[in-house]
Amino acid sequence: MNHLATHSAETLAARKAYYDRIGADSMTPLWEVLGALVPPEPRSPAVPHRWSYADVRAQVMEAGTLISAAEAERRVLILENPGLRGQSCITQSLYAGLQLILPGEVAPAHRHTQSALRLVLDGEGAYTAVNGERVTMRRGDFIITPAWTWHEHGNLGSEPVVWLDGLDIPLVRFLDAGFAEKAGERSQGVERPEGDALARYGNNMQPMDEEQRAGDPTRLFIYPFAQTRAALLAISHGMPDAHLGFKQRFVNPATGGSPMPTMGTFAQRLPAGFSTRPYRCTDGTVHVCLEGGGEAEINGQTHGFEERDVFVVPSWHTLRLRARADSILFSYSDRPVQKALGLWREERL
Ligand code: GTQ
Repeated sequence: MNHLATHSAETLAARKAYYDRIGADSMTPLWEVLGALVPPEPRSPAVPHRWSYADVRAQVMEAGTLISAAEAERRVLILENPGLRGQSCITQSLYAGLQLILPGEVAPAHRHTQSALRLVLDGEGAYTAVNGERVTMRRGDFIITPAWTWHEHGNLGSEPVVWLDGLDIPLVRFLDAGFAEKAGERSQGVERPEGDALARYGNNMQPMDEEQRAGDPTRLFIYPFAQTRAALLAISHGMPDAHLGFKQRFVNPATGGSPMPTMGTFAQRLPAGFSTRPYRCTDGTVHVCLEGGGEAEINGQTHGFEERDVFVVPSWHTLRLRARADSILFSYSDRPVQKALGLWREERL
């Protein structure tokens, strides 16, 4: 639309009447919406936000008194972006939730075309089973359930366990490509001993007869925090990257691609006192503080974070991180999708 033009009431009324007439034929004029459809740069309706784990923990636990994991199927409080309420989104493309499982409970087996990641926040003794293999969930562990893999969760321990779920639910919904199945009565059988996938795929080796293609999800479905943490400490020498600190991306070791095709996952260490230079990228990113604490300045607004807090940085928002103590952050975004489509951009300021 030409914003310099001024029009008579007559012209505007004639246009409005015309819009109403073509509207009856399910048409609408591009020129009224072009600027919003093709913006000069991303203007996300998502907003920056932080969920303080200390503040929400009691509410997560309260869900355990109101519904069982079995009845709920998944007992989860969805973290809804305040700019996207009612849409079950933390960014436009991604979902996040806090899942609770109490001692003795089972969240029954199902599978879906949405991919999921778990980041263990609180408590120990739960497991996730993926395609017949259980992994014990320890704090900070990053566990995946790729699209269409059977998975269930259980708690064999003596304390409640809470983890962050990250899924590509909004992206799959946008594409109208969602399918799901319940396993019904039968729980998933245990087909292999715990540790099998980590031994086969997590030691710089692959089985002789398997080839994985670019874009395949990894068959390594746990990235133990003990390994991630040791790796980050071992590379924390010399100067940290001015914009990222000491930051690594998780990979499918067989392909070098992301662990799952729709979500990129990252771990970073920020030494105590370190501040990153301003940085922005087109992938709206969910961060979890696993160790330490500090501040995230997002488009000039400061959000403090402590251990177990979750904060979201929407697309093309400028981020500066300040570490109060030696800190480790986990993060995930839709970066591999944007890269595959030639859309991803970053700017180091
Ligand atoms: O654990 O399979 O937070 O299917 C949302 C949907 C978790 C799960 C969620 C799911 C799951």
